Amino acid sequence: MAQTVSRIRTIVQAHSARFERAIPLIASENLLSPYAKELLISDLHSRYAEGLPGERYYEGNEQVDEVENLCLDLARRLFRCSFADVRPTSGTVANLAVLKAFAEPGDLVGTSRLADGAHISSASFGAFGLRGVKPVYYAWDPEQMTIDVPRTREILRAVRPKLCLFGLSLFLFPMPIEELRPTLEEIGARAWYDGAHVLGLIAGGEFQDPLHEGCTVLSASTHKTLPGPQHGILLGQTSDPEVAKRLQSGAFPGVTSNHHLHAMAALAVSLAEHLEFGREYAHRTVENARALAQALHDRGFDVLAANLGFTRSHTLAVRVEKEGGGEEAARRLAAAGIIANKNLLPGDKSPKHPGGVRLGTPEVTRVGMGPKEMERIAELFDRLLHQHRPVEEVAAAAAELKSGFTTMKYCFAAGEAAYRYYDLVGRPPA
Ligand code: DSN
Repeated sequence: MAQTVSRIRTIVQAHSARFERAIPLIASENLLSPYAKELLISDLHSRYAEGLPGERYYEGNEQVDEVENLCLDLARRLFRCSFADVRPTSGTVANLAVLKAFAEPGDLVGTSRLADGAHISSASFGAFGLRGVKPVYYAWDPEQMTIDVPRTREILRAVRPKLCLFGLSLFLFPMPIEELRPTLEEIGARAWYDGAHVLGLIAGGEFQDPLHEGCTVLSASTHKTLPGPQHGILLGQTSDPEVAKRLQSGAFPGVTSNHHLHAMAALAVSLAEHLEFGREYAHRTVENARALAQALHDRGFDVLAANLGFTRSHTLAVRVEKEGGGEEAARRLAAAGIIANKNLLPGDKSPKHPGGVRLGTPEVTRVGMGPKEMERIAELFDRLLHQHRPVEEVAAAAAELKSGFTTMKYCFAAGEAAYRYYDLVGRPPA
């Protein structure tokens, strides 16, 4: 078994080395800061702390309570809100906690379709199905790449869901919550926002602010545009103690036992870092997404929503049918060291054959790339997918570009020591 352990280490070293050379463009990924990362392997990893600070089921939690109270305070400050719960262990777990709090099996819950960019939480084979709620789908406007408000008003009035979820995994533009709010009030539906993708942009003032537009709760994972650990969060702006109580009991004992104290502590660091650096980071992330979209468009790629400036978030979507389809394009890009994912786009005929790729700028922004580098990335796309240059040639150019960006920004202890893909597992054998 010692050999197997050694092999696992070697595989992970190879993975790290690959990503150090790569251009990572997965919209849902980011890099964790050094101070946050070290807490992931602290003793907190070995401990239990069920319940809330000051009301634990285990002894030995005094320091955990202190960290969690700090984490809650930082979350409320960053999102300018009155309620936070940092116990969900992921975004999907946070979504389950909301469903537990505000819906019963058999209830109708409004959401978007997967093909229109919704997260799998909304699917019958995902969190919705697990809670036994029935989705009511909003109408979609493919020209505007957002919810079709007049048609959705009609649907909501006719079907009257109890809870309405807003938020996407292909999230280009803000959701029309303020426009739909009078209809939601008329039918007595509660608004819920899944902000996993855009959490760091909301905090940085670069996207809509759902808690101040009428949403009762904002659920999210904490490792996308908010560059924190893999974890989850619930946020709310309410004076109703019943809402807070229901969300808290949805989180625990509803959908978690222990809440991964090491990740919770790392989240506290990431929230503090975002309070310090988040405004600039969010601004640069969106600026880069728009620059990459424009540069790809200028090279003949079919970037969605060109008439709307492509995107107002960290994400852009490119229809790549003429480049071989989403699967083939993503595979060739990855072989050349450009990591993205195939993605269903509105109007795709088959869910098995996505017509697009989704690109995101959280990680390339985190290492300090700017609009000039977005031009160079678009040029790599062009060389690979339009000029059909050899994969090895494009991979070498991608690695050369990345080699100029080996430090992490927007965090404390930023600098040479901060960008350490290799810090724990060492360098791969030569
Ligand atoms: N799977 C993630 C994404 O890539 O959008 C969301 O959980």
